[in-house]
Amino acid sequence: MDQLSKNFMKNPIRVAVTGAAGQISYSLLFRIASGAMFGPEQPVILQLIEVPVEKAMKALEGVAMELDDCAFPLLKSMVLTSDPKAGFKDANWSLLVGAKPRGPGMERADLLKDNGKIFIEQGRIIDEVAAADARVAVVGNPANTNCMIAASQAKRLTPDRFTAMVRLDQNRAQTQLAKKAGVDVTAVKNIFIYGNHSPTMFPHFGHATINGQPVPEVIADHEWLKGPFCETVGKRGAAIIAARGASSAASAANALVDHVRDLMTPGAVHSVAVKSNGAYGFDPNVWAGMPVRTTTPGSYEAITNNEICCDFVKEKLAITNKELVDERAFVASMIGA
Ligand code: NAX
Repeated sequence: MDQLSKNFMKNPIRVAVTGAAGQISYSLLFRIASGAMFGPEQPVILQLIEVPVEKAMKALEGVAMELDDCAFPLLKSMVLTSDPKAGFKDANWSLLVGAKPRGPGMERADLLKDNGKIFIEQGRIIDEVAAADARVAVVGNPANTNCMIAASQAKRLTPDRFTAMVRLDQNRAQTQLAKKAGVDVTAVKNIFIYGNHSPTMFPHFGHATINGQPVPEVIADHEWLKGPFCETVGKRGAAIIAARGASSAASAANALVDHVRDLMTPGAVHSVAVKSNGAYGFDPNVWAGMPVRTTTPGSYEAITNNEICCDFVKEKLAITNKELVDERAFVASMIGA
């Protein structure tokens, strides 16, 4: 059977994307339509959601025109909408990229509350109208807490359906270790992100390997691992804004492709922010980054038995947990927690 016939045989996956006219989506949508996220034989329908503002909807039309102009064989149709009910209708995957950015002088609590309103509404609507097998991946910041908020609204969909992205941080950490050791990036394995997608995150080098050897044996400079390595990964987003004058976009889109593709690939082990259920001492009700193993497409089990070996690691996990607990406290009244 030729490729074209195979494409016609599979039902398209419906992928809803919020913030579809934003910078991350400008890289992301073309990767989804090309087959990078769901594979070269899986047709897709893109359901593109923006705010009901003329400028945003006009920009979205332009993006859709460019997608048309790529003549992607796997892209079966597109929906362009500012109505979340239409956008999330029957979606198999909902990629929540859009969020309100932190404005000048804005307090963190206000940012959390403003985004809280968005993610309460989106969580409720996804629960109401998305497909029976719906999966949700949150990118819009503060990603972990926005994900927790969206999940809190669901009655039909269980919390495991809601994940937040820490994969960009994992990819950043992998490259930093490879550069320090002077090896190819593929030599670095098992580097996972614990906690919040923020500078408090912990890239746990203790279980990572380089060419099969433990990282702390290959990289003798442990002060670098504990200090500059963790700091570089944690503050990479700010460094990119300082250099580029805009936040990470193509690398964030790439990380979301990795996040979803690995969640669709049984056996893949990768960092995902999931409901912690108390693993690694995290508050059970926060969404924390940790390694997971994909079991069946879209489902996973958290890997919760990695040893917490020393006070340094315990302290790092406690700091990022406290931040997640504080974020949850800011929005607790909104979600009835
Ligand atoms: P942009 O400001 O370029 O685009 C965001 C888009 O979302 C805008 O077009 C806006 O109109 C839309 N939007 C806002 N509220 C919406 C809503 N309720 N429904 C639908 N659309 C809505 O931001 P971009 O650079 O694309 O970044 C998007 C989000 O990703 C930000 O919150 C950003 O902080 C976050 N990031 C998260 C990362 C992660 O690793 N988890 C890394 C990259 C990025 O910083």
